[in-house]
Amino acid sequence: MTGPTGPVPGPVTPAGAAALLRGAREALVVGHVRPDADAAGSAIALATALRRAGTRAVVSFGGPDPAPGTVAVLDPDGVTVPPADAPREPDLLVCCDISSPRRLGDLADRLDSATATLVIDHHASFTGFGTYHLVDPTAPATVLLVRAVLAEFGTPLDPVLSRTLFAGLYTDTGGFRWGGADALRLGAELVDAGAEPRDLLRELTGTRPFAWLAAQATVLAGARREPDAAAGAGLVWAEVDVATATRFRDQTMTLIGQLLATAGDGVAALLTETAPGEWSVSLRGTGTPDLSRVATALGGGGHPAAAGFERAGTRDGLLTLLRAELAPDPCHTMEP
Ligand SMILES: [Mn+2]
Repeated sequence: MTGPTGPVPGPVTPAGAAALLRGAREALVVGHVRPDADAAGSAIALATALRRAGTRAVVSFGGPDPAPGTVAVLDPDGVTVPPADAPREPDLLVCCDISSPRRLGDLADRLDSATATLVIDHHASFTGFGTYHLVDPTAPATVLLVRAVLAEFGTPLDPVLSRTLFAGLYTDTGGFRWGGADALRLGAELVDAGAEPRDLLRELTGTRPFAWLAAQATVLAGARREPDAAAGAGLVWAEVDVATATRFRDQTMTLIGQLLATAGDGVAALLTETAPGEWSVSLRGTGTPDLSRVATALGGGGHPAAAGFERAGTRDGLLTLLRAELAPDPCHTMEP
């Protein structure tokens, strides 16, 4: 597939990406670890399109953590398999919404065993890994890039594909808060093709266990505000302990929005202890400071207003690192 008629390694257009899909015999399509709707929706839509074209294709998300339960909502045809069942030597590995190899989790070994790797991503922190890159940091969601590839690949939209893509579009644009007219146009196209936002969003995020009310209250009651952090813009942070993170894995990701709502022009951080001494940190803000830079410096990546990183350590150790990256000012105070 790297023959004279195929794209040359490096940046590719949506048409070039479609040509790679056309040349594939067995594809493994992956999204980042602990996939959000953009990663999951992008990967599931691509694998579904490949299957419809008669190509063997599965989706998988690297461990060690299991994929969230919400992935099943986006995968009515069951194209997703556990990492242990993902093909060892696919001739095409497609990485969706993945900015760096570490975001493949325990599927990172496929970068070496696959014949070629196509990365479809929109992170400013993209590291340049893989053979072919369809990477546009100005795209508000990876699903917009996937939609362009599907158009070139000749896949008509239907209700299954539309709802899968809509989930990623809605989530990554903060419910169309950003992403502009392009995002709204794609949203309209997807609704026209059968996406049902009300039903979909209820299934994705609209129902929770009753016990989540008390667990959420505990997390939010422990939130702290540091008005001097981030060069005076302020930092609001909260911690999710291991027990809560384990029991309410699918629910905790909504907390960062609640923290951000109280952060004014500052930064919100949710520190989730995913296993003892292992942390996943979500960051949200206005874009100033650039949280993509902050997260990249701490081993992660993302966008200026939404980023994250994973790191071992203690909560207070991580907070010290975070404060230092948010502002060179060493002077911080804390209030409840
Ligand atoms: Mn994304």
